Amino acid sequence: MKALLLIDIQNGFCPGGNLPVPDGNQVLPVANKLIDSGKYDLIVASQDWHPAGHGSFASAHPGKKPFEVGTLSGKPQMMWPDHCVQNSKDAEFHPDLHLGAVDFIQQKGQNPAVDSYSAFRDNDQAALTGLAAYLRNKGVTELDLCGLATDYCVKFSALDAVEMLPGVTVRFIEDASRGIDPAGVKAAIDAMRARGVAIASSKEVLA
Ligand code: VGL
Ligand code: ZN
Repeated sequence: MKALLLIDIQNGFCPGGNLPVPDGNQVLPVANKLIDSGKYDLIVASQDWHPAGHGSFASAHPGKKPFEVGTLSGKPQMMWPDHCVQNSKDAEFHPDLHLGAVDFIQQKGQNPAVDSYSAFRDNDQAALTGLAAYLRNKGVTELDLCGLATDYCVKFSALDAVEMLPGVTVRFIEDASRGIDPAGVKAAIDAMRARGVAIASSKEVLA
């Protein structure tokens, strides 16, 4: 049972969005090729889905500017620009994404007191989204993931997939992903590889 997990391919993380990932829109043709390949039995998309005033937003912390590190519920937290607010255009999937082929959408980041980079659980690892149980129930044995942003939501989702889905082969598809910071992307790939995530290209995956 092969599944594809598309991380946060939303307007907010593409050029013109509120938290644009450089060249984030370039994942679309590759992601769509994967979606349409017929290689997957199950396709899941995650969606960053914050209430207005979410605690990860710099605007919720007087004196803090975006991309400074602040504090949320007693822990260090990157202060982000307001992004992916529920029911806004910014939170919608990119209009080019072949959403009709997506079987399940996993929303995340609804709790204003904790951020959720991973599609599997909040950053404090207390609250599960339910995605691991969903994939387990479907009998998934191979999970490929890609999307935005490599150094945040893709990385943490991949690491959680390895930890929470024992026995499942996890692969990161590099050219179907983009990151916020080049050094962060390099560190993310090293961290994924070190924890047993295979690093693949769409060409290898589609061969
Ligand atoms: C993300 C920062 C804040 C992501 C989401 O999708 O990588 N990054 N919220
Ligand atoms: Zn977010």
